[in-house]
This record gives sequence, C-alpha cells and structure tokens, in this order.
Amino acid sequence: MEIVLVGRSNVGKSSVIRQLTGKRVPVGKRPGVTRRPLRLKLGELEIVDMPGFGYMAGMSRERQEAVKTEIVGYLEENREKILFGLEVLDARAFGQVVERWGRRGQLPVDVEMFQFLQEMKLHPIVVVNKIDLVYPEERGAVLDDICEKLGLSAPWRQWLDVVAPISAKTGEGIAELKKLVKQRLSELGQERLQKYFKLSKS
Ligand SMILES: Nc1nc2c(ncn2[C@@H]2O[C@H](COP(=O)(O)OP(=O)(O)O)[C@@H](O)[C@H]2O)c(=O)[nH]1
Ligand SMILES: [Mg+2]
Repeated sequence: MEIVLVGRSNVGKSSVIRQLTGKRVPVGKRPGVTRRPLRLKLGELEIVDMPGFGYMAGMSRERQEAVKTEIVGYLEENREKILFGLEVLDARAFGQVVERWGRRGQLPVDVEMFQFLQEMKLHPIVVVNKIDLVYPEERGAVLDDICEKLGLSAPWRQWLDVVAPISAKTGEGIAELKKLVKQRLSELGQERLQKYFKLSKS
C-alpha cells in the first residue's frame, strides 16, 4: 500500500514526509535531481515522493512535461495500491504561480494535478506548507484564495477534511495533518496503518 506525495520542487515534500513519519529523507537537495519516485518503507506501507513538477531553473519545457506525464502514468499504473494522495503547496508562492499561468490562459499544473487526483478518486489532502511565511492575520485570506483556485469554494474552513495548513519547519499544524491522514486511513478500512502516524510526545 502506498501514500503518494506530489507537488512542485522545493515546496517541502521531503520536509513533510520527515514531519509525518519522523524518518529522515533528503531535504533541500538541488531541486529536480530526484527523477525516480523516492520510496520510504514503513513496514507494509510505503510513502512515495514523486519528482517535483513545474518550472525549475535549467529545466527544459520538454523535461517539465515529461515529469508531469511520468507522475500521471505512475498514478494510473499503480492506482490499485495507492491509498490516497498528498498534494503539497507553498502557501506564499501558490497564488502568484496560478495567476501567472492564468494570464497566459493556461491551467497551472498544480491545479491540474489536484483535479487529476480527484478524478482518480485518490481523495487528495492539500498540504499548504510554509504557512510560517504568511503573517497570521493574512492566513485566512491566503487559504480562501488557495481553495478557490483549486475549485473549492471559500471559506477554507469548510474543507478541514481536505486542506491542512502546516509548517514543516516549525511543526505547526502537523498534529492536525496526522489526524487527517489517520482519518483517511480509517475511511479506507486501513486502521492498522495508523500506527505509523503517531503523535510525537513533545
Ligand atoms: N520556511 C519554511 N521553509 C520550509 C518549510 N518546509 C520546507 N522548507 C524549506 O524549503 C526547502 C525545500 O524543502 P524540501 O523538503 O527539500 O522540498 P521538496 O523539494 O518539495 O522535497 C528547504 O530549504 C526546506 O528547509 C516550511 O514549512 N517553512
Ligand atoms: Mg524532495
């Protein structure tokens, strides 16, 4: 059984995996270097860190398209063993990226990927990371905006079973995210896998 993480490079996928599992995975390595999905084995569960999609300095358009195709292909081929998806976003950068693409009349890959995960019935959890970089008084508006851009109507608090604002840096929101992951596992009848997401005693 697998839980699959998708997101742009540098949004903090590896950091989120570390926070969720307590296991060290390479963080902050040169983005885009990871081509194959990285797998973290937790007994009968595997956390699969997909290559980062979207623009990266020094990467051709063809390569960007190839990464997206690779991820979509992976999800299709392995659908049977995938429990659900985690899509990681950068709280501060997401809105700007989506608007930039929108001005060019294009659907940003982040939004496309979220829709694809929904179509595949992979019940994605949207992990809005780096929330520490958003002023507390602006967080509500930023989260509403992210929801609307993903096709989820504001206010964001309606989507507490989908959207998890966190900081993989400070640990804020991690307890709520773990709860959400355990809830998904329970909905899928996989309670025995919940033990990998115990709350840390701190
Ligand atoms: N401020 C802040 N930085 C973060 C957070 N999560 C990750 N980072 C930093 O963002 C960079 C990319 O993180 P990484 O986990 O390697 O991203 P990945 O490329 O998506 O796997 C690293 O320098 C991390 O230290 C966060 O919640 N807040
Ligand atoms: Mg990484």
